[in-house]
Amino acid sequence: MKCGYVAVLGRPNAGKSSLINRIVGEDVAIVTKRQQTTRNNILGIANGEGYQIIFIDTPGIHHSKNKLDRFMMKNVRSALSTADVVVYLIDASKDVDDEERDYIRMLSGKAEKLIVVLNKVDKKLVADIDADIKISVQENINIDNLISKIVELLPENNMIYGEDEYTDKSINFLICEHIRGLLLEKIDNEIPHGVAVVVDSMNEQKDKVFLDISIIVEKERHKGIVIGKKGALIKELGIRAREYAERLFDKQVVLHLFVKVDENWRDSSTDRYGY
Ligand SMILES: Nc1nc2c(ncn2[C@@H]2O[C@H](COP(=O)(O)OP(=O)(O)OP(=O)(O)O)[C@@H](O)[C@H]2O)c(=O)[nH]1
Ligand SMILES: [Mg+2]
Repeated sequence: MKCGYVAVLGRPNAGKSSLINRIVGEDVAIVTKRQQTTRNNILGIANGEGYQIIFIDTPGIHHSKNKLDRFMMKNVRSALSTADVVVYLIDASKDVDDEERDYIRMLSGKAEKLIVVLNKVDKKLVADIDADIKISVQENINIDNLISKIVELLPENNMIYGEDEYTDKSINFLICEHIRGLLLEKIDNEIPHGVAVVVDSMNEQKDKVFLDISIIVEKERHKGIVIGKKGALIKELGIRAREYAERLFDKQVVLHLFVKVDENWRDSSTDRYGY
């Protein structure tokens, strides 16, 4: 069968995570209106007739400002080195600048099997660039053709993951990312990217799971924003995170959320918070 790794690259907000979630059929990666949502490389696995595509979702390509940024760009390079096929996604509704053209040129020299994809063709076309295929993830346009193009380029291989697996990430990771996604959605512009979410402790019993999770913010005043008026936001987050966790664990979950301040988390220790 055809089986291999497909790195999905592109500028922040091009729709990389959306594309992977669409093809995988489950939400393995968070999708938001914001730029630079994805931090870690996430595998999303799509099984089909005679193929297994293992997508690597990557953080959007951008300039590095701090340690977190550099970590994200390292993830892009490592995805590139594992990939059998590279899908480069371009937002059709935006201008393609010289830097991006250079990057695509560099990729076509480096990656043997590159597919350049224009996404968001449901919107007004602005990008002036030759692409191999035009799609809209949102409107489900041409996604099947893209899958066929990818499968054609994949090597002959035995299946790498089980048929019912759709990601390599742990349930805890998915829960933390889910909470981060809810936060990015809820706290419009107030705390741009200074949020990390970590599991402090997990105790799984036969019929119940106990989870303590911390939301790390950079500033004391951000703490109040995450907690919300009379604790309204943290309460809502707790409920939605618990519902999501119960779906993944298929058990009752007792979930406690904490908010902590660590001013330098983005620059101090990328290890401590898994980023
Ligand atoms: N109109 C339109 N919007 C889309 C389409 N695909 C994705 N989007 C939207 O584009 C935004 C960014 O999508 P993401 O999937 O988070 O983009 P990303 O490339 O993973 O972004 P980063 O992780 O930040 O690099 C979201 O608001 C999506 O709903 C599309 O085909 N059409
Ligand atoms: Mg993403």
